[in-house]
Amino acid sequence: MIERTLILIKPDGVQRLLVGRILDRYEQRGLKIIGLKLVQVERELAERHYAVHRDKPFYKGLVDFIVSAPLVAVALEGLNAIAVCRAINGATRPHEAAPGSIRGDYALETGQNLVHSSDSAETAASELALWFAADELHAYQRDIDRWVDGSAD
Ligand code: DAT
Ligand code: MG
Repeated sequence: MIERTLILIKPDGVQRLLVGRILDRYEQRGLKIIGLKLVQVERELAERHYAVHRDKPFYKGLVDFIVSAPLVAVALEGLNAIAVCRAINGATRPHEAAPGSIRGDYALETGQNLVHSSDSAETAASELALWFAADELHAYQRDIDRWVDGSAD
């Protein structure tokens, strides 16, 4: 199924000059960038984004980190985009992330694990609505789409 999902390249990714290399992982897989922006996040947005973790001991540190410097928000579209992006990112704790995943190749520490991606269809829909206005998302065709979506003859 064609899905949409939200990626955040967190402040550590921007600070470590990894934005291009991280974006390339999703793009080279065949996923389509349908929204992209650099954001200095307000605390209220960070708290809404991570509301599910409100009662966790790491919540305050997580929100502090996300608002500490600009991040890159990315909306992606493609076949099974939600599961594919979770796999591209790798396990939450970088020492458990497979080599070849973003976290497995570039991260060491759970609090600085470089990327976020939505974990279900429901969270993808609510997170995309949280981070992007409707007119910031663009549906368009690429000439290569038929070579990645299974429809090439
Ligand atoms: P994911 O980002 O893989 O979906 P999550 O939703 O469980 O992981 O947690 C959100 C973020 O919170 C995660 O990317 C990093 C941070 N985090 C999670 N568990 C943590 C912990 N035990 N200590 C510090 N930070 C943690
Ligand atoms: Mg999560």
